[in-house]
Amino acid sequence: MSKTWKAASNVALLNVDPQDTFCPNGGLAVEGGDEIIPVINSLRAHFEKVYWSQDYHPDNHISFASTHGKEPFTLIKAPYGDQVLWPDHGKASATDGTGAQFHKDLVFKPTDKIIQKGTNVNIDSYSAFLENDKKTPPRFANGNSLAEELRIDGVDTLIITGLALDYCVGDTALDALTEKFNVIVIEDATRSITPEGRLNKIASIIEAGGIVCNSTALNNLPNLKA
Ligand code: VGL
Ligand code: ZN
Repeated sequence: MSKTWKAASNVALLNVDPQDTFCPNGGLAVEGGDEIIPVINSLRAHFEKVYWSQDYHPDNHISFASTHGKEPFTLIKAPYGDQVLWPDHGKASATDGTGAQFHKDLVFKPTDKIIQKGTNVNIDSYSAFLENDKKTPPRFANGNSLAEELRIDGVDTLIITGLALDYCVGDTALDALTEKFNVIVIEDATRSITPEGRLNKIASIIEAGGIVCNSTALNNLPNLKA
């Protein structure tokens, strides 16, 4: 993608959970997850405002099958609704494939902002805007929710990438639309846990007013540019 344009100041890049744990050899490996890393790096060259979410779980998190002594990918009833049980992943205490570290090839800048989610042991959080109870927002270290921080920063349009489209990327995009942000999900900067999940989530995003397109299409959207 060409590096000749700069995003307008109301347009930000939001990279959802591009972490080792969701890449091949990670605890919750997503097929081709590592292939999005160069796409995110080239996209970010266009943006002054870059936000990241980080799936960041305590040990014994409610979403871990190991916490319940059950098999991964079984479904349980949590107080806030259905909860898929996942293999250990995104653990704040680990640095192997079950850890929470971002992929090592990603380019970060000092002005980037990181919001951690899933930090509450009793509630999972797919979306970076609201935990799965759809009440509690994850918060930056400064106490702001993602929606608050984006509004303070003058952002009304989000270009969204990351892992996985059928869970955290998709739920973040849907909550962003509920919060009245304009949303464009960059499909080639995502990968999914299942093909069916991917198609269903894309349909939901489009139905809710979002755009799903390829990174090359961004070059042809003049309103996004400074
Ligand atoms: C995710 C399942 C559990 C994701 C995180 O980032 O898509 N999925 N935790
Ligand atoms: Zn998680």
